[in-house]
Amino acid sequence: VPVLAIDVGGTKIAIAEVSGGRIANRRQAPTPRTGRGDDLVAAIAELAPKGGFEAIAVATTGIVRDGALTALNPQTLPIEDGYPLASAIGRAFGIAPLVVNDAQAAAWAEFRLGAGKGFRNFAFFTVSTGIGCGLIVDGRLESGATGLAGHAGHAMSVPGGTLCGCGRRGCLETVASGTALARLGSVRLGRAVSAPELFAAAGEGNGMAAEIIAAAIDALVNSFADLTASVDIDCFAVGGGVGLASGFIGALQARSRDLPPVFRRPIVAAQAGADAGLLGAAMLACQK
Ligand code: BMX
Ligand code: ZN
Repeated sequence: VPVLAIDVGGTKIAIAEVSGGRIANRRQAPTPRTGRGDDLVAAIAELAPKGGFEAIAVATTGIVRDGALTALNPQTLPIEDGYPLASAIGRAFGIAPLVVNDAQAAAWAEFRLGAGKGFRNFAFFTVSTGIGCGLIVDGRLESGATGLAGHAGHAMSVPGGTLCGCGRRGCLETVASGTALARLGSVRLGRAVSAPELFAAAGEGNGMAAEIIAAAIDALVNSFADLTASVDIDCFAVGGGVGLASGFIGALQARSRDLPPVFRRPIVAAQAGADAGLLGAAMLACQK
């Protein structure tokens, strides 16, 4: 049974048909960042095929509670609080969708058929516009009663640090997300740089760029250690546009070797790639 899978990120919307764990007819468009959920649904409807599927699965950035979407960090995706995404998509397509947080969906795909296969306690981190995380504890995907489970991007890395869109200060996301790297890089380098440009500058020997990236690596590795101390994670997989940038995983692994051994766990690259959210959401919709 083909599932129409939709991934709503802070930067782009991706859509594909998934059947038998395979992705077909993938297409994508920029995410309308208007602050209106209805504009998201209109962009999805425009991008999607008109039929040929029997179920719909949506992975989205933000907190998903009973099919409603709220941005924890409105800078990652501006939207009305509690926007009824499931019912709006249900109305647009005539099929009630399954809606799940993007990192939670990707964690499930990695756990079932990617880097997390064979582990019982597993964490997937996406380092992209924001920092998302999905947790598998004792073989089960944790979403939490309010959908907040796994939002490790909003655990504190720098006490008293930069104000995060979520309302706290010094969240991991304010130091290590693609958005944060671009912001910090632009301030320190005195010109507008994107995250990839910051990596390029560091590669060319720019010390300030390298320092910003090292601070991000350090914050991520320490948040892995914090999670390990909380729920004894067996393995961490890292994905996302920034996470999969050349040298990033290697830098995490190297920094992790400085941790006291009890906190140290394997850190590996995500395997389901940029489509893990699509796959995971489709798998969750099928098992429902
Ligand atoms: C943010 C948060 C998470 C999300 C993560 C990665 C919002 C809108 N999103 O921490 O729910 O999983 O970003 O999202 O509050 P992405 O858009 O970078 O993939
Ligand atoms: Zn935050």
